[in-house]
Amino acid sequence: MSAVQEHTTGLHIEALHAFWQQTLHGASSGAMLPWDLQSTLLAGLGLNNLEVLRYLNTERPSYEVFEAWVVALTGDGSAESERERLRRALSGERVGSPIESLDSVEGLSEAELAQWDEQGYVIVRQAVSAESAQAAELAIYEHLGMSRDDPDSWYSEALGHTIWVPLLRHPAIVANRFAPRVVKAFAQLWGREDMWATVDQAGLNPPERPGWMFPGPRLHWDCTLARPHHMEIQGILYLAETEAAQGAFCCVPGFHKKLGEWLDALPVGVDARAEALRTLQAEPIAAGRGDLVLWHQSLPHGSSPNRASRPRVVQYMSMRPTRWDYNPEWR
Ligand SMILES: O=C(O)CCC(=O)C(=O)O
Repeated sequence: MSAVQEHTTGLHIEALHAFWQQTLHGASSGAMLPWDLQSTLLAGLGLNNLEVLRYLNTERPSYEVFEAWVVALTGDGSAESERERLRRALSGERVGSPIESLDSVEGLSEAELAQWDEQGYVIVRQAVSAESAQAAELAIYEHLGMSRDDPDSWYSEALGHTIWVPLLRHPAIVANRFAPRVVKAFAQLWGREDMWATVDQAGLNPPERPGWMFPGPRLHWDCTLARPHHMEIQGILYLAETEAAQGAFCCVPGFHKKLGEWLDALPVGVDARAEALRTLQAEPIAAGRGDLVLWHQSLPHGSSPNRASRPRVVQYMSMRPTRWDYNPEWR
């Protein structure tokens, strides 16, 4: 039995051992797992990238302890079928969607697909039902020890001075990630069905008031600006009605088609990210409870100050195929 096989007797996922090894022992420990497979591995196991890295770097566990941690965190009844799909995908097999057939699910219309192409973003209307959105919304308030109808509770220390809420695995949050219209929209935009849901945070952006001003994120990119630029999809699910002035998600529509030209026109030495923040005009995207805004990663985007009377409550989400084109150079 090889060293790797010895270490995969629990979950039987060789890539997990490779990931553990490269994280704790670096490139010298053997072949590095490419970024896309690493991301598929963690998504397929239902893990958030940062939580795993934080755990590994803090605890520096043996592989057996690491595997036990993964199982304890993610091992509900449905985990094994998804793990089996993951094993097949990692071995190079073309796998299908994470949910039953997408054929009967209503997808994005021709007009919505055209909007995605031209503007680089699209709103998937009622991607989840109003009830499912509300269940996740209430779970976020509960997690933070806040009451939806008590404004003074919205500034509790549990939130801190941030709009991010690290609630990753509440059943209502997980169910939204796999809602049929969510999966269908991602599959349509990627043009394939082997989708993997990233495990992202939730968010609560309360109205500004003295002592609590909007902390960002303002306009930025999460991707490299190095060429070639590739498509990746980011998403935010509104869990309650969100007006434009209510801390709505903002982006610069159509910029995915202009990024290269815009970068070429920048004077030498100018920091593209700072220049975007200084000069580009972003548009707030208002939408309803259960609506999902998807955007191309080349759009500069950010959140915005909440000048309305109720918090903006959201769930971030994305789906990617098993393998995709990406640029490993960060710029
Ligand atoms: O919360 C928002 O509206 C923006 C989210 C964002 O900037 C991001 O996901 O990178």
